[in-house]
This record gives sequence, C-alpha cells and structure tokens, in this order.
Amino acid sequence: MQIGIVGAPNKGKSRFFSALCAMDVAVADYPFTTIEPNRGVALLRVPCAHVGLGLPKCDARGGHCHGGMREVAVQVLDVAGLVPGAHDGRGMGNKFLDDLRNADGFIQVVDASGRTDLEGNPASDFPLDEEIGFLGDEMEAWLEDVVRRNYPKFRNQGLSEVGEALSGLGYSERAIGEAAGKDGLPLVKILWSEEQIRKFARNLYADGKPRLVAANKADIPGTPERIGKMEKNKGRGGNGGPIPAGSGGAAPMPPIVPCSAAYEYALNKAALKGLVDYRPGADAFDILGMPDEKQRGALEQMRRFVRQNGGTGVPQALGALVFGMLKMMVVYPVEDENRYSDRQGTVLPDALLVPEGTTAIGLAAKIHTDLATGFVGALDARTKMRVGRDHPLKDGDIVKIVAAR
Ligand SMILES: Nc1nc2c(ncn2[C@@H]2O[C@H](COP(=O)(O)OP(=O)(O)OP(=O)(O)O)[C@@H](O)[C@H]2O)c(=O)[nH]1
Ligand SMILES: [Mg+2]
Repeated sequence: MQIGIVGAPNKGKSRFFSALCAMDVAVADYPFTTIEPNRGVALLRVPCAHVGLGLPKCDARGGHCHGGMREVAVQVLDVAGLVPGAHDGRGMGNKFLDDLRNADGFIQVVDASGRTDLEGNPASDFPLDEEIGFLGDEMEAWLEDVVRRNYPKFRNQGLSEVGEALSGLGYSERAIGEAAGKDGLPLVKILWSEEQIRKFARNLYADGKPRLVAANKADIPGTPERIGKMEKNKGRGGNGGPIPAGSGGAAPMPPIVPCSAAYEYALNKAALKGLVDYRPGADAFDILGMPDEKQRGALEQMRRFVRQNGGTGVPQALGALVFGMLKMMVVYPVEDENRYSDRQGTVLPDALLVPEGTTAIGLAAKIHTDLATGFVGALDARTKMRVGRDHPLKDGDIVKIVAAR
C-alpha cells in the first residue's frame, strides 16, 4: 500500500511526511523545496489481536506493539509541489504526477491558514476551497492526457488491452470496466470519440483513487475557524465517498482532517528526548522531565491543541484514508492455530494490511504464491473452524492457511 502526499508548493507536505515517517527531510518556507520525491514508511496503530485473546503480549516482527496497539506499515511518498498547469509541464512539470502513478490514494496537504497561494507564495486569506479544488482539476487533466496518449494502443481492441495500456497507472481491470460502463462506452472494438475518452478518464479519476484533505497549519491562530467556515459554506461529502472531479461547483468536497504537521513533528522529537510521553495518534500526553520555560509553554500549547482536536490530525488523516476510504483491514496469518504463532512459537508475528473482502485464498496469494497454488483450506484460529477458499476474512481475523507441499 502506497500513499502519495500531494498539494501546491510550500504547504507543509514534507513536514507532514517527516512527522508521519519519523524521517528528516528538507523543509523550508519557500516553494519547490522538494524536487526529488521522498519515500518513507509510516506506521499506523491498530488495536492488537493479542489483547482480545487474553495473551500477555505478541512478538510483532518488523514493527512494534505498545500498550496493546500494533504498528502496521504503509509506504508514503512526498513529491514536489504541483502548480496550476502542472499536467502541461508547468512548474516542476508532470514528472511528479508520474511519480504518483503507483499510489493507491492521496493525502492533499493544504495550508488552511490561507497564508500561501497556489504557487506557494505569501498570501493573506487565500480561499481554502480554491486550493482543494485546483488539485483535483490538475490530477484529472493529467490522467486524461495519459489516457489520450495511450489510446492508440487500445483503439479497435478490448478491455484487457485498455488494462495493459494503462497498467502503469495502477487501476484494476474492474475499475477500468466500471469507468467505461458508467457512460455506456463500448469495451469491444474500441472506437471512442475525444469526448468519450474525456468521459472515461473523468470516471476513472472520480472513482479510482481516493483523496483526503489534510487541512494543515491548523496551529496558526484563526485557522480552525477558517476550516469550520469553509466546511459550513460548502456542505461536505465527507464520508469517504467518490472523489469530486476538481472544484467543479457542486461537487462534494473530499473528507477534510484539520492537522498540524509542525506539532506532530515537534511532539515526536520531544518524545525522543523524554520530554513527553506522546505516542502518534494519541489525543493526550503528559509533560515529563524538566523542560525549560519556553519548551513548557510550547508543549502546553500543543497539549491544548491535541485535546481540542482529538490529536494532531496527522496519523488520524492517514488512518481515515487507509481504513475509512481505501477500506483496508488487518489480518494475522499464523502457522500454529493453538499458539497463534509461527512454527517457532513467535506469537502473531505478522499483521497484514489487506483490502476488506479479502478471501482466504487471496490472503494465501499475498503471503506466498506457493501457498495459493497448494491451497487446501484455511482455519480460523479463534474458532478452530475450517473456512473455504472464497471465505471473506474479517478485520482482526487470525488465519492459518493449509497448503499441500
Ligand atoms: N505553522 C505551521 N507551519 C508549518 C506546518 N507544516 C509546515 N509548516 C511550514 O511551512 C513551510 C513549508 O513546509 P514544507 O514541508 O517544506 O512544505 P512543502 O509543501 O513540502 O513545500 P515544497 O516542497 O516546496 O512544495 C515551512 O516553513 C514549514 O515550517 C504546520 O503544521 N504549522
Ligand atoms: Mg516539500
């Protein structure tokens, strides 16, 4: 699973990325600080299955489990700022849009304080809805260009050729079929008009990859009020539903999560120094040790923000995108259903992020192709009941795959 962090320049994308991935990257108060993309791994925290099983602990591999919360890895990509006309090569051009091809979903970081414009230059009271809308328009136009460029490859052909021609975009054949079906576009002997190509690209964009807005810099005084006002004026789709095609007037807004990347970053650093017991995602923390007066004042301010907003909003934005919009869930594959462990006795070694509706055979394929080809059955480790290959798994399931060797 890969999430792209996108937005106009100078909005706090890299700060958001560095806070999320605990990785220091260049951050500065001018546009185009980032040119080459930054890649990192964010850890989402979910309630660990060992708690419900009454086990004292688990042995998480490649991650941690603290206070009953298990870490699950998500890849994150921070790219250069996009300006209006980026799909035509303006600003840093469409290379950065191409960097985002493999992303499953997007977090658009906006400067909700209104102090920067679409080019990342200083502004006062820049309209938030305009900033949110421009990115949708830009990404849609980029996708349309890609489809148009690839059209000769699937002209006169069918669905699988469209899938092949657009395979670099990371859309499933099903998503492609649905996008065409929406406007009744034929998927055999394809001969689409310019207008039909446009409609197809538009549908693919609208339903394909979700976008959530991180309304950043909410720590700046007056910003939460600006966000509240904009949401009230616009009326929100805010339910993880289809993403609007650009600002497009009456189109519903993507879900919006107010946040402060600066606070999330500072709190993680303060935790490393032992000044706070903050854990990402928490809505409260204690101040520890002996911060000096200035540090204490800043930490108190952050504490108020976190209390009022249910957190800094940064891990919350990622969680809302991954679980709420991309509809992922966590399952635990094991080899020993009695000890909930692998063969060596490592308890709940892996917590895998998979799409809701993943079946037993789907999980087998994700773990190893050999497990899928030799698939005999699966066992729900909680109930010790056998489940069939097409049995849809549930969030938190602990599953043993039985395969012929
Ligand atoms: N007050 C406040 N400032 C922030 C926050 N996040 C980022 N900033 C500041 O905003 C400016 C831009 O931050 P960056 O993370 O470099 O922004 P970017 O969107 O990656 O910028 P480009 O790479 O140039 O597109 C810097 O001065 C940051 O310190 C925040 O949550 N609150
Ligand atoms: Mg940057």
